Amino acid sequence: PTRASGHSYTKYNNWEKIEAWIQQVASENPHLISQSTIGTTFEGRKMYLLKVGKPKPNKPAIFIDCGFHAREWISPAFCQWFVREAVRTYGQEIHMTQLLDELDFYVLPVVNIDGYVYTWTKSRMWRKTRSTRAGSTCVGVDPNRNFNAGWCEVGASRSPCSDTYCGPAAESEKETKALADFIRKNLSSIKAYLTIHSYSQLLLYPYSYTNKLPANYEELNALVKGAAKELATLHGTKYTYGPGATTIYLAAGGSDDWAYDQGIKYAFTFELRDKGTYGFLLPESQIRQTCEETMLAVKYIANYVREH
Ligand code: ING
Ligand code: ZN
Repeated sequence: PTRASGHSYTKYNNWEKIEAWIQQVASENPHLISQSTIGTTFEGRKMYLLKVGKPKPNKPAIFIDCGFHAREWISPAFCQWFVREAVRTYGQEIHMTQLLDELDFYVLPVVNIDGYVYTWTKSRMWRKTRSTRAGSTCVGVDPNRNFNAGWCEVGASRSPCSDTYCGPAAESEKETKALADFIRKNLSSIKAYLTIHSYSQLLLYPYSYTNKLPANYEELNALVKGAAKELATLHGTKYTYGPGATTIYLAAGGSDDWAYDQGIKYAFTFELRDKGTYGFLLPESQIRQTCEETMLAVKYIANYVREH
């Protein structure tokens, strides 16, 4: 098998290591994982997707993505942790076993791979994609302003040089287009959408592009309240929760709002640790605790979706 040489779940891994890890974890766990490619990035890298669950026809699914924003390194670390915990505890721990028996998890380990590579090689605080286009010298689009949900109406910039540039059109980026195409194609099975960012310790649900509340607002609020409580049981980490617009800021073009408006009634953005002490530069010494507590919240939400 392909060796994920030097890969570690308690360290930040570069794309080369993550790519090798994807091949390895999939080939070592064929009973639980199947691997596919949903597209390629602007710079030509393959966007891998792992489907994690006990193979069975017509299963409902939960979609989880990591690495929208390049500098949020704890996010891809969480996707790797999630997959490892799934294969490690399936058949050992009743809740994970039940989840994987009844649901599939689509895990997209890194959405913005080009940006992630750039943070490793050139500029640690890069956020956007790495696309270029005629007429501008500035590089990249904010992938979380590039979805067709009130696209570029608020909390986003029309300036290509801005860190929150919404792009020349919704889904202008190969990466967001590939993600949106996959979700559109699998809408009948996808019951929940979780997107993992950092930092601020927040659990957000729609909407972020408007102050209006989603139809199942009370259900979503009760659900994230439960998830935040569960998360805190491990290390006492406090999460704030609520609609994006009022909990963080008004911002259009986010993937959770788009997924929700596609009919996915459980759509959430996680903002992992910390609250600003280290920010995007969360030390590797906090990967384990962060991922362990986040697992509790994700499993809590997944279990709710399984029961509904
Ligand atoms: N925060 C998110 C951002 O893209 C967000 C917050 C969530 C905006 C959902 C819009 C929709 O700005 C980080 N840290 O990226
Ligand atoms: Zn982010």
